[in-house]
Amino acid sequence: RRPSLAVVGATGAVGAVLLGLLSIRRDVWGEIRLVASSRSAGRRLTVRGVETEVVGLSEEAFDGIDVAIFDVPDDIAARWAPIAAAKGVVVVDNSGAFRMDQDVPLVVPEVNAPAALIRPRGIIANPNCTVLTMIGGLAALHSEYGLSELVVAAYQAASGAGQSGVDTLRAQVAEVAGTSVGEQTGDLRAVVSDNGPFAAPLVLNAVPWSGTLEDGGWSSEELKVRNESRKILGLPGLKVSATCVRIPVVTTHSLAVHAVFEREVSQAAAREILQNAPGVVLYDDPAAGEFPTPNDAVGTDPVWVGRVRVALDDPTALDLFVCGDNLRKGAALNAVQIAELVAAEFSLLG
Ligand code: 2RA
Repeated sequence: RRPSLAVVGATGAVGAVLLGLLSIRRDVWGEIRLVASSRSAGRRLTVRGVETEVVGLSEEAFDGIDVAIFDVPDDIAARWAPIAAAKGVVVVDNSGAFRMDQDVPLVVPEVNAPAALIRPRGIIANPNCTVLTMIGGLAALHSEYGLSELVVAAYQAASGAGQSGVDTLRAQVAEVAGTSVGEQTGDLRAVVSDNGPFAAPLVLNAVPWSGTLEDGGWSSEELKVRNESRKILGLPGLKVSATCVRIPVVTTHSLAVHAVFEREVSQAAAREILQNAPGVVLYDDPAAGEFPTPNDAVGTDPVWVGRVRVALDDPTALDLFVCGDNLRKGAALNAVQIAELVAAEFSLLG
């Protein structure tokens, strides 16, 4: 039978991408129920060509639901995912609430799909969008060469901070249009009226901060890159140093990755591995001006890898550049792919 699906957080930036994907991918679902906060209840959104009324988040909203994709803040997910799971719903949660819970699998279908089957809490966690941008290609390289260390600079889009991030950036662009700000020390701070969710003016700038302050001066985002990469790859000793920087791009994260392996690598072999990696597009011909940029990757399903080169001072290391749409494969698409894995169980088990 076709399982029913609830989309919890249907009215957010990721929710919009979720509904779009559910409308164009092979339809494996019965009822699709749209759930959001009580203030959004009653809104009508279109999914699979059908205008559907949004219902408020409540225990009853999960009656008759088999699978639920959550895209809500951590505190909402922490409260409501267990309530849904207690009603027998399989929850695919895009928040950070359960990702490091040892009884919750952290799943990237191209990398560790079988992990989704072992879900003692009835919850499957969707990884952080920054991690999802790089992990597919790295997993393929790890299979061949044995990954031992990552040094990552992540250039993260404004929509990683939600619709308010996008609205803030666009408002700042309007404020500086036609001016010469960005040339004098601190002049942006004098012109930009609202930093929104960012720690400093974002337009014409780079802000080396995302998330909350943790021990040692690391950001929560940087710790997610380290801890989630280790869990997904099953490498508890993987050395990871990440620096997460917000840049004035609307959507699509970019990462400069230095990856160290156990064995010597070759550029040609690495390119071949990446070309054949599921969910990855190799776009790497600098002589022809071909390398990924956020604007080439936005709105597409795969992650895009380029600038592949062997480190000059370490024959066991590769440097590469990756772009991925942080709302799509970085959030909605990966969650839908996990939900489709669960849906396949229903069709197998009847
Ligand atoms: C960000 N990765 O970019 C975080 C959450 N989406 O803000």
